[in-house]
Amino acid sequence: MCPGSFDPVTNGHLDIVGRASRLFDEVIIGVLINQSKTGLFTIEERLDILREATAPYDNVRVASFHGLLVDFCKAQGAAVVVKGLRAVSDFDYELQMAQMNIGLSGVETLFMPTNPLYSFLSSSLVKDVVKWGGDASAYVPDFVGERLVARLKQD
Ligand code: COD
Repeated sequence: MCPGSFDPVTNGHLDIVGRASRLFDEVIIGVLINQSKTGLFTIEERLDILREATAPYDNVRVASFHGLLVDFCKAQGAAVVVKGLRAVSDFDYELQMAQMNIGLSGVETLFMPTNPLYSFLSSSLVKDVVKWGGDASAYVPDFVGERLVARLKQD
C-alpha cells in the first residue's frame, strides 16, 4: 500500500511506486479522501492522473479511501505500507504513524529512501512553482504539468 494525498502525484511519488512495484506482486496506491481539506484536484481527478501516470506498471492499481489507513489495508488485503523518506524531518512523524499503525493492526511500514533528485520535492512546492510561472517539468510528468498550468491559470 502506497498511501497519500497525491494532489497531484510527483516524480518523487512515482519513484517510490515504481520501486515498490519491483518488490511486491501487487501495489495499491491509496488516495486519502480528506473531508477537512479541499485539494487543487478532486479525488476523481487525482485517481485519473495516477492511473495515467502508472499505466506502465501492470501490478499497480489505484483506489481512494477515507478513515484509517489500517482499515483500508485490511479491506484490501495489504500487509505492508510503503513510504518514501525525504529527510530527517519526515522521519519523526512517519515513525509515529508507523508505530501507531502496527499497534492498531499489525500492518508493517517499509521506509524507502527517496531518490536524491527528489528529496526536497512535494506536491505543495510543485503547485507553488507552477502558480508563479516556474518550470516544474523535472518534477512531474509532462501531462501533469499541463494539467497544473490549466488549473492554476483558471484560478
Ligand atoms: N520522495 C519520496 N517519497 C515521497 C516524496 C518524495 N519527494 N513525496 C512524497 N513521498 C511519499 C511519502 O511516503 C509520503 O508519505 C507519501 O509519498 C504521500 O505523500 P503526500 O504528500 O501525497 O501525502 P500525505 O503526506 O498528505 O499523506 C498522509 C497519509 C494519507 C499517508 C496519512 O495522513 C494517513 O495515513 N492518513 C489516514 C488516516 C490515518 O490512518 N491516520 C492515523 C495514522 S497513524
